Amino acid sequence: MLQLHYFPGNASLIPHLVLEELGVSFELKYVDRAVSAHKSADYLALNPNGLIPVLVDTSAGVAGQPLVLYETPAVCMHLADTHPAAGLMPPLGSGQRAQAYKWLAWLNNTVQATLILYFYPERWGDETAAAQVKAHAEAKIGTMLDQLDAEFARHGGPWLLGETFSVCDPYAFVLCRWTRGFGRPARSLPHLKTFLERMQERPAVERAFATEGLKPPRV
Ligand SMILES: N[C@@H](CCC(=O)N[C@@H](CS)C(=O)NCC(=O)O)C(=O)O
Repeated sequence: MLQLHYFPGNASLIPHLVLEELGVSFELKYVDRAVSAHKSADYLALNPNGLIPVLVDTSAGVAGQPLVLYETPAVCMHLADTHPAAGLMPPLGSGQRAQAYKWLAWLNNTVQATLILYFYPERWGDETAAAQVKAHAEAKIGTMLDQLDAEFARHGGPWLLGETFSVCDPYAFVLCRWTRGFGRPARSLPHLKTFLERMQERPAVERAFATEGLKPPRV
């Protein structure tokens, strides 16, 4: 059994999209951020960082204990590895797979981390400092969006890896979505715009957005 601890529109939307792409059965467990459920003892036992998402996989456990996994790229790669027929990661040892590792690492440790600075600037100082952090983060993310847009321009393919759809695409899609309130959002860049449109045509996106109750504008 697969169980995803989620909050609508959060980083959990990435593995939620991957689960929908796989077409497997899974259970969603709502983490009520209004009451800081992600900081409760029960949740911290799953993820000591108190962050969403967490995946519980009973079929990949060790010694009778289910696998409890956090960190979004790890969750995505595990789902791809355990459902190889879906081809959501390129073949092991291939150059394309290495590129997928690179993008997943960068999306997580650079783009997502900077977006977190943008969304929670008050964690970094008083009101003045927070305003500076937010502005700097938005500017830095702008250069990252440029980098993503340039990658699509370079290879000319429909997906981040080129011709092959992979877990990198839901990842890039959700992070681009988080910029929808920016002065210069992802949708304003020409290649990202068509990528975001293409992603929204996927039934998996339709299903996940409906389940999470995500309202327009989507990106
Ligand atoms: N590195 C983590 C980051 C996850 C993360 O930051 N999740 C956010 C939601 S998008 C969260 O749980 N925030 C709650 C908090 O910061 O207290 C991952 O990739 O899973």
